[in-house]
Amino acid sequence: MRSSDRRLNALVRHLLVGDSNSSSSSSMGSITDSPASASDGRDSVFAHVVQAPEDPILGVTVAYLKDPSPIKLNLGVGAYRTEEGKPVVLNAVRKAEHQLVNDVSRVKEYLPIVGIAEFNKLSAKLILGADSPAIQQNRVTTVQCLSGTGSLRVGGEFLARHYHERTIYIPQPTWGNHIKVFALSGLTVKTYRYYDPATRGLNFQGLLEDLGSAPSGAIVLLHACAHNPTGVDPTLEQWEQIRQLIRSKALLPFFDSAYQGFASGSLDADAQPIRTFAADGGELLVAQSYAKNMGLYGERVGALSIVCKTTDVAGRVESQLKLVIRPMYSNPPIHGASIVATILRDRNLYDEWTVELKAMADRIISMRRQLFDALQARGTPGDWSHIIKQIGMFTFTGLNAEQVAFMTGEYHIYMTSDGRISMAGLSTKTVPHLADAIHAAVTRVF
Ligand code: KET
Repeated sequence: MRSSDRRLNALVRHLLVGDSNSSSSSSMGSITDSPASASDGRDSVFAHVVQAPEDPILGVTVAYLKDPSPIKLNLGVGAYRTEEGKPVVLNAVRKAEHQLVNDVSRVKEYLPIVGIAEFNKLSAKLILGADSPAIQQNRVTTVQCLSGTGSLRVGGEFLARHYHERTIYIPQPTWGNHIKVFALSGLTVKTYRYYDPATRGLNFQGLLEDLGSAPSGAIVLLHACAHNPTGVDPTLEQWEQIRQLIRSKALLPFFDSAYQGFASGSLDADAQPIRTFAADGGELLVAQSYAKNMGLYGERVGALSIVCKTTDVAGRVESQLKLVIRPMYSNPPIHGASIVATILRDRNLYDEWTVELKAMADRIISMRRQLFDALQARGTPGDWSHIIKQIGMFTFTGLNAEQVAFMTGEYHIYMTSDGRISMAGLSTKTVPHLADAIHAAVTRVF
């Protein structure tokens, strides 16, 4: 077993079993204890519960918020900020929301278990293409879910219940939550090689070897574009080889599409790999998130689509997805999906959204250039060209955990300990501060 898989297994055991080093069985207080006397906690029925660590990504924001420094900078979570460092609500979203609140015919009834039918149709079109044969042939089922995470979770649990091969291969490294989402869905999680630290690029040979030796039928998690955390994507030619390998071994592709539009600035270009898989007539799953590309983070709006071979199969798959969703959260919320449907159905709002999306992607690309130039200007040792080569919201800097801790301690810059920085959290004003910190870290901490 590879060491990455061993580490993964240890994490999964911890997750599924919980913490077993609870020591003292709590001494129960007697019922005659005065209700007013303050407890020292030992008589709590939860006295054995141990403090859990913060989430490796969302915990960065928790630490950042506690820091009183005026120069602090949060480059942890992948959330877009303006040049002024402020979160944005897109104009297209504001306009859609106005339409929605002004429409007095709208009510707050429960949605169906699968969500808003129109939202589902439009989401499938957005990712698979308006002229997708699979959609025209009515063999795609789409269910509205709680953003990208919820879509992955529902898809994972459906596969654990109904698919014959319960092993899922995820890239090494990947978004940290994948491991937990799929393990708790009931799947066995294994890794395939993806990133080569030496070249700061794709380990394409390793990827082909690992998927080539996966058991026939295994599920393969693929980042649709803008791989998180590495910012390294296969080229279209490499995607084609991956597709051929996956189909020849009857592996099942499960795409995580959390950044459509953020890689290239074009929604269609970023969906291209998925569309070539759908075009070969084979089956696939895709989890879509509108958190980043519509800036709807906290609205929790996403969709899971399963492309099947026939209409009949798709119908039965959908009936089982409902059985997964109903006991989990019953049915999804209305507001976020209504915003998305309003924008996707209206030509003007759609066009306005794509312009705003492109502007966000372009600002990130310009941050890459500015950070690269600032390091060059400082003569910072090392090759930093990966900053401009990598794609999407993140730069996988290559800084180690000690260097990251140094930058947080000395410069109040917050980022994940694997050296990932969210370029979307950076601005022209803050680039010099970050470049100073990186320069100090690589020249003073090894
Ligand atoms: N997939 C990937 C690859 C991903 O990076 C995220 C979020 C998600 C799915 C889920 O997003 P949702 O908000 O559920 O639609 N990533 C950022 C936020 C987070 O960790 O929750 C991040 O990596 O910073």
